[in-house]
Amino acid sequence: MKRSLVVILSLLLACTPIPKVDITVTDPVIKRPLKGKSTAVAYLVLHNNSATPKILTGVQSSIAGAIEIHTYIQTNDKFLMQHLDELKVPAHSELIFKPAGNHLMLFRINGLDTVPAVLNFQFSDGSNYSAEFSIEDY
Ligand SMILES: [Cu+2]
Repeated sequence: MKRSLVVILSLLLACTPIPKVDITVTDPVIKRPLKGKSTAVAYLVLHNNSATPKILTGVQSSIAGAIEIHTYIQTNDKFLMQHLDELKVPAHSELIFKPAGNHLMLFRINGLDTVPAVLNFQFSDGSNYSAEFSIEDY
């Protein structure tokens, strides 16, 4: 009797759909600061799996004193790094953080050796999402 109940419960669990997550992060990587420096850069792909746009308003981590959202803008023939207060991820879309594009700047890095490095992404709707980043040398 007990065994058949366990079997039924297992079957029910197997049929339960995976809960839909609004935000997912893929390819998360932090480039280790150059020797003697305490600033690092992070790249990732931020996916918005929901039907509503998400606005990234901040990123926090215990491994950095501050994290800023940056992008590059082109003025005449120069590429300049620009600090953004927020960044919109359209519905059912993704935002790529890569060299010479959107990126995260991590200031006052501490404890990069205590892996995993977890970054928490905050959105304007009050939701947040944490992702583990791997650490890479340049
Ligand atoms: Cu930057």
